[in-house]
Amino acid sequence: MTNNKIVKAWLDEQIALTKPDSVVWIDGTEAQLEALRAESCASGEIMKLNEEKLPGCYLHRTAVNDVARVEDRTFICTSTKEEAGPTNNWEDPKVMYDKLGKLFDGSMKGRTMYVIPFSMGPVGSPFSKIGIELSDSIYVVLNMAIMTRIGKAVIDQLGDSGDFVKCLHARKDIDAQNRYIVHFPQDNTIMSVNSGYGGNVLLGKKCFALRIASYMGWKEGWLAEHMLILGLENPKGEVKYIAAAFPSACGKTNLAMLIPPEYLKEQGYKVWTVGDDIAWLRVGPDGRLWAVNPEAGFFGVAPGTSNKTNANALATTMSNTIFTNVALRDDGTVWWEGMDGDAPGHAIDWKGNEWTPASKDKAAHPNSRFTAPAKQCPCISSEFEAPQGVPISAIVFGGRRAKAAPLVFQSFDWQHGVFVGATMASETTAAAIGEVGVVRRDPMAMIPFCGYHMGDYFAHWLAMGKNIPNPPQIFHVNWFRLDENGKFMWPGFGDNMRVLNWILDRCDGKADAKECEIGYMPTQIDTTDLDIDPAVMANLLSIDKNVWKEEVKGQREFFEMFGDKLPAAIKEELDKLEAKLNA
Ligand code: OXD
Ligand code: MN
Repeated sequence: MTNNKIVKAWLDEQIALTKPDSVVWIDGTEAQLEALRAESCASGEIMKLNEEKLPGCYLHRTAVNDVARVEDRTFICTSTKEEAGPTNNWEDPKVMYDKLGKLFDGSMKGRTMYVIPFSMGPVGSPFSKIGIELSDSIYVVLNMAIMTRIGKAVIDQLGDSGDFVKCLHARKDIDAQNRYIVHFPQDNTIMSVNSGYGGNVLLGKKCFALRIASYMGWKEGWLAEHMLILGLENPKGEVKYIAAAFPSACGKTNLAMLIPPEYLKEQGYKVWTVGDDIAWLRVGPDGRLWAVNPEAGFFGVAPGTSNKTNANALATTMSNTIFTNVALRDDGTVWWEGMDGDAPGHAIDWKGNEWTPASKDKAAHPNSRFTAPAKQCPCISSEFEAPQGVPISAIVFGGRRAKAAPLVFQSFDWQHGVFVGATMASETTAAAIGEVGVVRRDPMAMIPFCGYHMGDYFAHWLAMGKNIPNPPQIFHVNWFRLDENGKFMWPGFGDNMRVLNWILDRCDGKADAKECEIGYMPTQIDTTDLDIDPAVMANLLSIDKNVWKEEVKGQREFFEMFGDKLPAAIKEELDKLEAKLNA
């Protein structure tokens, strides 16, 4: 499919290493994908679902020991340990190549190697980057076809260039002890072995679009971030864009596809989804920050997705979707905990076992997923494919905080905003394993995804600010504040739109705010039609100084690991905050 000498030489090397029986180039045509679906069904790798109710949909079950990303087996192999920093696992590249060479040797014997050229970002966009994934899994091919732009158009776009990310994946024995997800940012190379789970094997997503791309962005002057992108349309038809970063389990997909409260809908407010997980941000010719979603699909968590929580996500998955580790109903449709209506009287659970509501195990794995084409989303933005992306008015950081963070505040300026991002944190919930209420610091929600030293990453964010003549305003939100009885004070979901409206009004200089120690807080949030006590609102828009003094201690402790690499500006912001709280 190509005469590119660099691609061919690399491919020959990988074939010699993995020794597949055959090699198939993925051209991206529907005919080829349909043949692969049929082959995958015949082998039992995927199962066709009810064609009438879920046209073009399939179910896949992973091995039971292979259901999530594996951070302890994920490596950033830069030439020195220092470059990878204290938040990443590191190994010497030579040692790691050697180890992986042994694991990959003959790993595709008796199997087919699929060659998948893919583009992160619209093909040919100045934002976009190309990768080629070699994988022995049809499941990977079919998912990559949804999550990225694949095929002949991509390899044609690459031409004779060697500027592509080399991605190699082999399922091998799904041996958890020898599972490796390894990144060589200085070689534009990713190698993944002994897993078949999406986050570990769809190498365009976390591996490329965040870990490798964050490193590229550092070297090239842009940002690859773990952020959703949404457009908010006002009744005048003007659309402003927000990019927002949250750690997992904070409702990112729900926010990206938010349905406004009735009274705002009636006025003509709308939300448009550009992306639900990853944003690539560059300074545009007009001096603003522009964002592209490098992905073409959503790899969303299924449990908890319902018409109430996220009708748009649910609608997106009604056709051409691959479900992984959800439960199978008797009528050939799917089910998961938290779906609308009653649980089915009988189903097959994610492990393939009989299940009834009396079963003690969950029917769907808590991390079960849907892989769905973004363009099927009812609220997909008209700018989703725009090669230049969308201009960002506001960056929002958020976390799940029981007490510390108010509903929303605005940072004083870019430097302070970077500090706010760098001190992001979430508290573990009862739903997660381990202790409840343990604070986990997760700067910019990038701890698992930053492909280099986080101290350098903070410095890069600070430097970016100096290069954006017209930077977005930076905010922090917390939908999860609890009252003294442990109940959520804020309704969340669609009502979060009220907060987004304040944020965008602030960007326009239209909303009032009061200055406090941690930033600017609203004097008022629109609560039309909302049954919420004014005292509760006042509480949501206030801070407890004693809680914040403790918070500052936690932040200082966390920053210690970055040593000399912690930028002076971040330390300065922490000192300023502490002084204000003690004043
Ligand atoms: C994801 C994650 O799957 O952040 O998007 O873990
Ligand atoms: Mn994510």
